[in-house]
Amino acid sequence: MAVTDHVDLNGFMEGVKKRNPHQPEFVQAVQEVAEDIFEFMEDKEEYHSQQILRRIAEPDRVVSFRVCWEDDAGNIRVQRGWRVQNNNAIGPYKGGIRFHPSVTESVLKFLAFEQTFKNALTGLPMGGGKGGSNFNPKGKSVREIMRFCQSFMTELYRHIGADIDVPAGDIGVGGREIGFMFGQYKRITNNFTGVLTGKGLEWGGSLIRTEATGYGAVYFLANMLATKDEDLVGKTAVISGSGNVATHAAEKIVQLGGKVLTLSDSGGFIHDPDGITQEKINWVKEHKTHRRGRIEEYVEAFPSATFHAGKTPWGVPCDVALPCATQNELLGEDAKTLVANGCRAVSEGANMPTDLDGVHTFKHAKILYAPGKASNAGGVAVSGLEMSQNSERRSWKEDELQQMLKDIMSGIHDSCIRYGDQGGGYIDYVKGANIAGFKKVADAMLAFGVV
Ligand code: NDP
Ligand code: 2IT
Repeated sequence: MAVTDHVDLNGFMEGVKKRNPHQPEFVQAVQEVAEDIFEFMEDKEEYHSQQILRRIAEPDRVVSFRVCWEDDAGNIRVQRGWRVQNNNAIGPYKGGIRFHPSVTESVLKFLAFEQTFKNALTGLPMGGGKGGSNFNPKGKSVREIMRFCQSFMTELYRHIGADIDVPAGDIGVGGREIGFMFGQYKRITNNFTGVLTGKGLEWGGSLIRTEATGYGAVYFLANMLATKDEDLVGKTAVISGSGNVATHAAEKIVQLGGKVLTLSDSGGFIHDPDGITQEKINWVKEHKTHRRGRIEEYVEAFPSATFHAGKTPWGVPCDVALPCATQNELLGEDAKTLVANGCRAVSEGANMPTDLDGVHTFKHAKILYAPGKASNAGGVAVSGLEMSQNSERRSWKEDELQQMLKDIMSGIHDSCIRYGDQGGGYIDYVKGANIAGFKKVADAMLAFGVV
């Protein structure tokens, strides 16, 4: 055995904690992966001796920069911006940009680390990255958001490129913000290139990118249920969040015959026992995305619903659950409640929404549980297809893209079974996703030697 801090899981994690003080989200994400990878590596000396996991858990680089902008009242505001380029062993860095006051280096490092495995699982040539800022878009005018995006890109542009690093949207960053950032990139570089994904259809965007994450998470859920000869018809679903991922997950659940009972935002959740229909989902999209409203106003528009301030929806009995808001929104106790209430499947639309306690609870209960790096990969997968279309300078048709998304989600499901089948009808999707994602990146890194 080579002299490394890979000797055992605990020793490895001690090192990760020591090297990353005050970065709990990053340590949590590494721990979840390391738990499975140490078992997998047990008889694979080369991964140990080449320190592969240690290298994947050390970003290639973390770029941090100041973002100054002027608000509508003429005040100078100063925010912090980052781009974490975690690993480009299998393709250019790829991952979203998040604008939210909770963004820290730890949050972006965890997201870039997760993205590395997720992107490998899609089967497309994309490395892992993530960026963002602690800028809070809530309550800002459109012109303030434009000025912020322009200032952010004025620094970011020197670190990205169609074959270097291709950002996209995430929390607080949708089509409008991508437009402002793409416009500024093009203005600075005089280069029209596929440097961002999630673009508008008129200027290089791909059909179904907007819907892809939520739809993909439900396709993955349907794949999991199919292993038990079940489908979504008549099943009740509890969903958190009310943004891009949550509303499109809800839409696909309804299309496949399920009944959506809840949606939420940072103020609380709404419970609509009559079911959140397509018409109601359209209202939420308009209200949350375009008017930046609060989910609690849903109960005024649809009096069949109740609003539960400051609470998450996991106490509402359901057949399936889709956490689609943010990290660590579903804790150990919530997982126990879901299982006790008969929830049979959980498909994560968000990144790391379930804390480690919750992950262990779902694994122990042996329910169908898909980690975000597998189930929410549909978004970045269609981003990868957007990159291909940009390189070819053409656009594919909607039905072609829908089919490709479905095939990619089924491919990820197959990879999870390949490495996560525990026998006796139980598939450990966390283990399957971690090992399949790791193996692809690790084998590419072995080919490159010590770099
Ligand atoms: P949006 O900004 O569109 O929506 C975010 C939703 O989550 C809003 O309802 C928001 O509520 C809620 N939310 C955000 N932060 C918190 C918080 N700290 N506590 C409670 N609620 C919160 O983002 P997306 O839908 O794009 O992203 C949701 C999740 O999905 C994230 O984890 C993201 O990383 C992940 N994801 C997104 C992909 C994409 O393609 N967009 C791809 C893969 C994963 P409020 O309005 O009150 O802030
Ligand atoms: O977390 C994610 O996978 C995303 N926010 C999408 C990333 C992308 O590059 O489309």
